[in-house]
Amino acid sequence: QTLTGKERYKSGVLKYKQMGYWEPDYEPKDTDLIACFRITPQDGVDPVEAAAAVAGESSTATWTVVWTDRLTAAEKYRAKAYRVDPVPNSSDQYFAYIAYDLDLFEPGSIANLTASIIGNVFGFKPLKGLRLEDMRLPTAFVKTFQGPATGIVVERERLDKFGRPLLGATVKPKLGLSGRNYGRVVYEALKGGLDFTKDDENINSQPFMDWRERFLYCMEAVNKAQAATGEIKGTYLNVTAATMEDMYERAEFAAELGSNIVMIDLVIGWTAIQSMAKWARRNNMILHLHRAGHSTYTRQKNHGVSFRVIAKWARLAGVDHIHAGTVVGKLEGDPATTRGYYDVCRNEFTEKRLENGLFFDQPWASLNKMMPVASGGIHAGQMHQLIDLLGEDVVLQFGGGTIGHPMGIAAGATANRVALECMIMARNEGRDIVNEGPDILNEAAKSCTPLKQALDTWKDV
Ligand code: CAP
Ligand code: MG
Repeated sequence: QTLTGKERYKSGVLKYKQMGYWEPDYEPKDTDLIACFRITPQDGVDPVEAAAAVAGESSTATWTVVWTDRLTAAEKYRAKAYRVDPVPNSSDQYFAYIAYDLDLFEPGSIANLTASIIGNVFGFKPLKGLRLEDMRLPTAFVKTFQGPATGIVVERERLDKFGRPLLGATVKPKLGLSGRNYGRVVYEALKGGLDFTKDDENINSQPFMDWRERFLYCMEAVNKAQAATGEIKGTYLNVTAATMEDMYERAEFAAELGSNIVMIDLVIGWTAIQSMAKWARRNNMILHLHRAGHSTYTRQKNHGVSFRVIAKWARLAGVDHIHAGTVVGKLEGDPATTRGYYDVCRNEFTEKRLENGLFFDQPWASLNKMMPVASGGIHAGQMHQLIDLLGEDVVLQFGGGTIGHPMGIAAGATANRVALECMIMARNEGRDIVNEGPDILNEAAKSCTPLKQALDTWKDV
């Protein structure tokens, strides 16, 4: 159904197709960035015209032809919508593929990349919804970024921990503990067998606990736990703050105290993330990214940005750890899509499957890998599922699943460590941990009361 000129104007669809933003014969170059958007055009809007509009508005165009186009290499700079496919099993959604010339983007800047790709288009009238499903970032672009400050290999070397997932816990309750009590939780959890503890996403410097207080008590706890266990330990000190100056000050203090890791929240924004990654590399620090806020734009399947894309940007930006979902815990996520996120971290490309959000293979050139972090409502009784689904290069983080243990925090930590080690041993012996997992745990629990108590406590969860 075609619209009259006035209707086109009112709906926001103008003549992007005619302006050259639709090129069905275009063959993307190796150096092009390619984006796949899920578009839901308004009723009566031609999907190809809508795709051209997205290409136009996310690159060079405005709503009408402008004279100054003639003063640029417009054909090169125009993004090209080159393919529009109906989404399987949907009556009104389409996958639109758009190629962008490399020269449209400043090297090494996520802020610049995102200002184009997700800049204006998401509020565009001719679309009911728009979702950025995936991007293919060409090697030439990838190489303009620092990438993870430390990477999985060096992180394991620094921690001297190999052949098994790392174990962590987020201190709970999220807010309200004094520095002294907070430090106690950290000590108990690390001494009990965890590798890391973690600040929660929303703990910064509130009236009940100044950030310095927290850092001091936490590092005292780390040092004591290292001395007690002979293992290297860490605690993610959240340096998220109102300004870059404050974040640097907090990170410098963490470094001075000998911390091996600092943490930031996704809500600080891409430029702040890149700045902290640069700082982390200069200071030999592991950088942990909590994806606080992501679900506001990643969860809806018809509008927003897929977490797969966020994970790619985070890897370019240079974080070492990224929260990537658990499948089995309290937060939403299906196995195939979540695996797709883990692939972005660790270069383990599974087969491209559109229904799982895997549209492109992604070269990572020589950028370090990111350590994915599984967190959110998990406990020792799920260890076999977690290892089967998420593999070995992952941090498994049990907040409530450590601190909620009936016999205390150290017992909770021990339960998780024993569950992890018995499962890795069973897997290395070639046992089928998916089917035998519960038996393997019950067997180990016979000689580990904390594990027995953890399994009993959370058997129905
Ligand atoms: C988990 C957690 C984490 C979320 C983050 C929380 O606590 O500390 O922030 O898991 O989610 O505040 O809920 P529990 P994601 O271990 O006690 O559930 O990793 O998906 O970004
Ligand atoms: Mg949290």
